[in-house]
Amino acid sequence: MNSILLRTYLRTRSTTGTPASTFNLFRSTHTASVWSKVPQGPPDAILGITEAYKADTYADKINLGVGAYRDDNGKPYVLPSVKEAEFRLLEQLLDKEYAGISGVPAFTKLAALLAYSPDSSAIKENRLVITQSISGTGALRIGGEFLAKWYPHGRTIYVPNPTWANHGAVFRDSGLEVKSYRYYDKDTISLDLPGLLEDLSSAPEKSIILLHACAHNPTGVDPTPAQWREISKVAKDKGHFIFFDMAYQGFASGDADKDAFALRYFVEQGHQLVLAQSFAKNMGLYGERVGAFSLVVESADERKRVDSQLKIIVRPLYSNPPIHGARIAAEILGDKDLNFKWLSEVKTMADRIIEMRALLKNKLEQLGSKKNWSHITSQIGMFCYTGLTPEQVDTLKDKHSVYLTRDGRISVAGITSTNVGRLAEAIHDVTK
Ligand code: IK2
Repeated sequence: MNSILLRTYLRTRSTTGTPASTFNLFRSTHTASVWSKVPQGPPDAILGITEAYKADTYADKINLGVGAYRDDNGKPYVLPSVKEAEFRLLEQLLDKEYAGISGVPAFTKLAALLAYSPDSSAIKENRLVITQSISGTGALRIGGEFLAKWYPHGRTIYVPNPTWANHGAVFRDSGLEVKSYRYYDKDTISLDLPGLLEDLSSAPEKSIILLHACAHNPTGVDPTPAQWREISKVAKDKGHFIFFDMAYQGFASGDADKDAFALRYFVEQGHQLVLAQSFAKNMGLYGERVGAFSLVVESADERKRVDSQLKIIVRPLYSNPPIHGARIAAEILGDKDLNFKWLSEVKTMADRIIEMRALLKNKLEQLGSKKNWSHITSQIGMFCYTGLTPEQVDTLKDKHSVYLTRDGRISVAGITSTNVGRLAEAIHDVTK
């Protein structure tokens, strides 16, 4: 019996003296759980959709919530290059020792080359610090923590409006304040470049700016190369610090180099930026949690100091990252034939998404929809920002068992040549 209970027992006993009241006291004290005051939290804006979808018993339900690639049968897709890499790893009978705090060196070296390219001055001059991370989310978190601790010019990060639903929580939990800049124009269903440039110009000098490197989530609207140049110039003039989030390299256009344009251009322009990379989508390594966080620094000495501080952040977070997925990625990126095979598979995935966009738009037009659906094919990457209202999204769910996030975003990867007809009918029904 703990001391508080004992004291209460003795006090009650002296006033009541009855065994029954003592028994009740014990019972009520016992049933008040430590967690009784923990409130119910809301479901996750994206993963909560999957939970609702799973609970739906309708056979032809459609899940367009989470951004995970599906083949044309609606099934998860393990890339053949990934299977081949896993097979090769198995043959090597590798041990399962811990990786170092910064992860699997062969992986981080190749991840940096993929993002920045071997021609990058940051790579050639050895001015890059990189650490493996728990996929893209983990990379963002390490970056957020590093900036909150060491960025000397403030703790505010500006993210696009709208942005990936998890950005706010990741950066807030890292210790940063999150503000937004204009990105998307609802009326034109395209990039609000004037608004974006104006907001970057009016943000305090040396602010931290988050940019989606390609395949903007959730809008599917990316700046053109000319627009990226304008963004770079304004950011440079204001001394802003750029945080690139690149979760879809290769997925936007089917070409990994093309999708890295913005990152590489900004490095060329002398931005001392940081980068979060994910291999969830482009290698289909979702659950393996493969990613990297890197910083472009100025000198070898700075590289050592920054690297030491990254380790100090990672060690108490998760000690060191998982090895299996990183080994797969390294095997693919480090082998000429396998790399070639992988790049063609990325293109196949990107092309299927592009094809589904065209199919959906055609079907809607065939059904006689009077709305302009041209944005379905002009947007790129995994997502289409349909312009559907939260109420229309609710009706899609309740009446048609079609699941998507309430901001009207659909994961195009969830569309197949079999379900596209039913999907178009459902969308047409709620937008008539
Ligand atoms: N950054 C962005 C912009 C992302 O889109 C993601 C992945 N989001 O995918 C789920 C969804 O929106 O449906 C990430 C970072 C992080 O991805 P991960 O941690 O899986 O690598």
